[in-house]
Amino acid sequence: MNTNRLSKTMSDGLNSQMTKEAAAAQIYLSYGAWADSEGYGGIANFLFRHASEERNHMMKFLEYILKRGAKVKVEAIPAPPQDPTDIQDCFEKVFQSEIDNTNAIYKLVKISFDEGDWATWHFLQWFVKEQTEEETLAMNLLDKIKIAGGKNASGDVLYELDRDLEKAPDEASLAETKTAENP
Ligand code: OFO
Repeated sequence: MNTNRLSKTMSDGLNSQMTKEAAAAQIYLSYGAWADSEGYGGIANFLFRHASEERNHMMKFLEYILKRGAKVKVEAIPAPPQDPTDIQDCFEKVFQSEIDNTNAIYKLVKISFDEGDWATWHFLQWFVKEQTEEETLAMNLLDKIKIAGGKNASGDVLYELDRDLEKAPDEASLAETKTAENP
């Protein structure tokens, strides 16, 4: 009896998303190493924490594919892009890579919707929310850098940003999660 509960299109898509999450981890890892070598230990720490988050996402996909009785295909992870040129460029690239990942998740949501695969549709909603959070986080950081002078931000301001990011929460709080009791 066939116990695979995913269509071929769906399992191919989920498998390639699993690799995309691993690629996102590599991007954060390489930008973190770059930031550290430029002297921004706090920003590096923030980026390294995100690298582990992305690996957790990869595992979530792997576990889900297995849970639905389909085959996991572990594939090669593409190399991360070149190092950023400065801190603003670093967070612009982080933001762009989150947008790319969001678009890939949306494609999967569309496939699950078209197939009426509500289990997968439901599974993917966690990622839809996660991507919104990550985009918000990157957007907020870019705003901060812009206010601080963008590419011309002074060393003092970057020093402070570096210190803040060392211990900044990894999650952005979203307006939709606010309640009257917990604004
Ligand atoms: Fe996997 O959360 Fe961003 O990319």
